[in-house]
Amino acid sequence: NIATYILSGPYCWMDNLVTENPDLVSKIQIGQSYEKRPLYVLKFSTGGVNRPAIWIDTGIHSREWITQATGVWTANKIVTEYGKDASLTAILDTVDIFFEIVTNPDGFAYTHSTNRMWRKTRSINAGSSCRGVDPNRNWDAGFGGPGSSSNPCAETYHGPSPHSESEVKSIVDFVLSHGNVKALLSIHSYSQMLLFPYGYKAEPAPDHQELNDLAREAVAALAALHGTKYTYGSTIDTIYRADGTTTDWSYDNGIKYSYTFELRDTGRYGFLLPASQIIPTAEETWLALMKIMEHVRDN
Ligand code: ING
Ligand code: ZN
Repeated sequence: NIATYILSGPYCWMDNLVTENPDLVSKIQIGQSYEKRPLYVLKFSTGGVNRPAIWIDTGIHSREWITQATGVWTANKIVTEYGKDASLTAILDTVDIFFEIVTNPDGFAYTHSTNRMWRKTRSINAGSSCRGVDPNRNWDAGFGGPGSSSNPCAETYHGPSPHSESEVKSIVDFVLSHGNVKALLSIHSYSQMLLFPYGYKAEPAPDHQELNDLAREAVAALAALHGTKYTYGSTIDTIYRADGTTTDWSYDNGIKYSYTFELRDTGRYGFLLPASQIIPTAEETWLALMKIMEHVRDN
């Protein structure tokens, strides 16, 4: 199964991707999970020093299996299209891409071994028999507000403190020490939405207009392939108030192009999206990612 494929001891698929494309791909370890699994990031780069970068993460919520699968497809797509597709080639001539595919490996393993619907990390909560923190409520951006829960048994438990989860802190440290990340794209499912800041306040982001225009363009490109309709807008207006989220943190730390994707579907299958939809989902998502990456390259 795909867990064995992606997560197996030697991480064969990732290592093969690096071995087969040594001038384009390398593997970086940014930390380790609560249960001591390595946190690996694929770096796609054609050279330079600390080039402007795009960060992409999939699977921060472990049950959202279409996202890790889309991550694998997308990483393969980057290596096959570089040097063939003129637009992607032009992106990689000036921009680096960092891709964390299994962002919550403990949760991902648990969705295979024990509970398919596990969302959170697997850390132990002092004084509670419930485990795990919501890694999309644990960031230092409106941390602890009403769009999250203080109950360790809740799916949106924010955790004891900002960045308490090593899966979150490892990204924070990496992104801040890099210092030249221009876009942060965090990929979830499901709902078919493209969201941008803010989730923790109703005030529009200073770049609202530009983010909205780019979102419109990205979802139009996505829909053109298979007719999949996405809604888009600020998180608080489009879904609900959410405090301590990844993309509000990145935006508040100077990363203008901060977007959260919610991939297929709108609820018919939900997290249990049939395998037959993996490739169509990845293909259409790629078109939206390209629109955003082109804009980052050109701005
Ligand atoms: N939904 C997201 C969640 O964490 C979300 C929705 C996205 C909230 C971006 C805030 C910011 O609740 C899923 N499916 O995880
Ligand atoms: Zn999610």
